[in-house]
This record gives sequence, C-alpha cells and structure tokens, in this order.
Amino acid sequence: MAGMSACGAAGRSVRVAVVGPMTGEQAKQGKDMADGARLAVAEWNAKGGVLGRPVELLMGDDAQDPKQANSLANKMWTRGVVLVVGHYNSSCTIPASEIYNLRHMVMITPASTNPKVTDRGYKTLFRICGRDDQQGMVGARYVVRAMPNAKVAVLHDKTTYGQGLADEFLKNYEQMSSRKVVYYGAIVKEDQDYSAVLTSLKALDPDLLYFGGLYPQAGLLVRQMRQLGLKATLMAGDGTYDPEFIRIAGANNAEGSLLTFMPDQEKIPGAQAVISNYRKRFGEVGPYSLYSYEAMNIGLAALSKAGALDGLKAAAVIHASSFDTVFGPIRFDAKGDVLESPYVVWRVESGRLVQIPRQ
Ligand code: ABU
Repeated sequence: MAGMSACGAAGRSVRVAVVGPMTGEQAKQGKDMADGARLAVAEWNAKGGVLGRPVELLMGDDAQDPKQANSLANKMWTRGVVLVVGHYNSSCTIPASEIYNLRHMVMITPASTNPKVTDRGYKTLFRICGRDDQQGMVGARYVVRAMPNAKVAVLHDKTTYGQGLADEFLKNYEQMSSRKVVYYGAIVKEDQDYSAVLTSLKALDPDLLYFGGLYPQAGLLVRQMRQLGLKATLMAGDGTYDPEFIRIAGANNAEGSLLTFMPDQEKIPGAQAVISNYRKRFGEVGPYSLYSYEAMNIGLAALSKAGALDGLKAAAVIHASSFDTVFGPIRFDAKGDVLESPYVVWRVESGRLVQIPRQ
C-alpha cells in the first residue's frame, strides 16, 4: 500500500482510498480505476477539499486476491480511511466489504458486478455499475432474438464473477428460448492452454460460446478457438470489454465477438470535459475510469453533505440523494445499486468495439 501525496498534515486530511488489482494481468483495470479516482480528488482539492480539509488519496493493490483484499481493508481502517472506491473483482469486494461494513466505512465499487455484492444489504456499501443478473439477461435476450436457431455453449472461469455471470446468461437463455445449451463447462483461469476444453467443444460445433470471465482469458480463448478451427461467435460480459481483449485475441480472431457493457461513454455530452481532462493527465479512458471518477465524487460529496467524517452519516446521504454525474443523475436503491440497468450489446467490427443499437 502506497500513500499518495499528503495534501496537508496527516490527521488533518480526509483520507480516502482506491483499491483494486494494481499489479498482475489485471493491472490495466487497476490503473484505470486509480486514475479516475486521482482526477476526482485533484478536482476536489482544487476547490478547497472536503470539510475544509485536503483530501489524501491512498492506493491499495489487492492483486486480485481475496486474502490481500481483506488485509488491505484492515490496513485502510487502521490508517483512518473513511471512503473506499473499489475493489474491481467481485471475489475481492465481497469478503473485503465484510470489513468495511463492520467498520462503517463507505465502499463504492465501480466494477464488481456479482449480485451478492449488494444483495446482503450492507448500509455503507454501494455499486455504481450494473449487475450480472442484468447483463446476463441482456446477453441472453440478444442471442434469442438475433440468433434464434443457434447452438449455444457456455463456459466460465470458475470465479465468483465468471461463473455467476455464465449462470445468469444460462438461466435467462434457457427460459427465453425454451432450448437447452449444448455444453456447460469451465476453464482453469491460471492455465494458458485451453485446448482440452476447446477440442470437446469443437465436436459439438456451437454457433455461439458464452464466456463468463475476464479479457486476459477471453482473448486467449478466442485466439485458440480460431487456431483449432472453432468458428463460434464469442459472447462475454463487461470484464471482457477492453481493447486489450482484441489485442490479445488478434483483431481477425476477435471479429464479430459480442460483449455487454454500458452505452458509449464517448457519446455522452456531459462527459466530454472530464474525458478531455483525463486524457491530458493519464491517456486513454478505460472502461472503469469514469465509473471510478464518479464513485469518488459521490463519496466525497456525501461526506461533505454529511458534515462529518462519519461513514454511516455519509451512507445515509447517499441513500437519500440524487447525484449529478457524467452519466446523468444517479440514485441508489435500498441495497446500494443504481436504479437503472446500463447494459447494451457491443460487437467487435474491423478490430474496434462498436455499440449495437438497443434491442
Ligand atoms: N465486472 C467485471 C469484473 C469484475 C468482477 O465483477 O469480478
């Protein structure tokens, strides 16, 4: 854990944190989240901070490991952090949030989409992105409408996120289509060679393979599918939505892949100034950069409105308020989820992600 610049004497500053996978294969997602939070904190400090104090941003690396996430949550508590933006992986957010809940620290995840994150109803826990039951349904609805006679297979990476999302897709697909999938299985995430599973799949010749997992594995999977002559279209969720997926897969291999994510951030008029400022400081905006930026803004606005560095009071403000964000006004339900499901379907076309008009 590394402290960012202390904008004032420790003890007088308002300590907040951004936590996620800052190292390892998901480090890009961690950096995107960290940069979004950095931009928000810089803007608050330029306006005078919060409650008359400078905001001090701490960063924590959970290395996508639940044990490290728990240890980090405890460290943030001992360092006096009142607001945490993170984690990225649902498998880290769920256990670490037990600690944030116990300590009455506000936690807003910009990226963890497993339903269990908020279904426990913790008072100080919020999620600014959507849920896997929502994106699983949107993915299934697209397949049923656009590929009604497709042979569909489902694969996941055995993680909380990957298996949970695959199961949501499966449930919705089988209900909506009254058809059964031809295959349901899993890969070992740490493996680099998926040929055993893919060889079994090739014999079934599916038209669509739904994958519950993240972009490093999805990219390898598509590359190896094409090497084995498997022509199935890959569909996956928000964890695969990143240009890195196309780079790892190879543009020709990824062509036609379908992903669920929020609508095009580049086309939101109210986001343009923030996107421009972000680019000047950090480079290209990642999928979770703006979610992280607004998670930090909401948390800091709530502390300010609460008038105290008190997680329970700030959480009550978040539950009771509407927040103007680059995505438009955001309100949270009683569980801490945003009121609107954000998901649309995207397709890889000519090596780029292109949003498909709403179905
Ligand atoms: N939602 C993208 C991946 C992070 C997670 O929910 O585990």
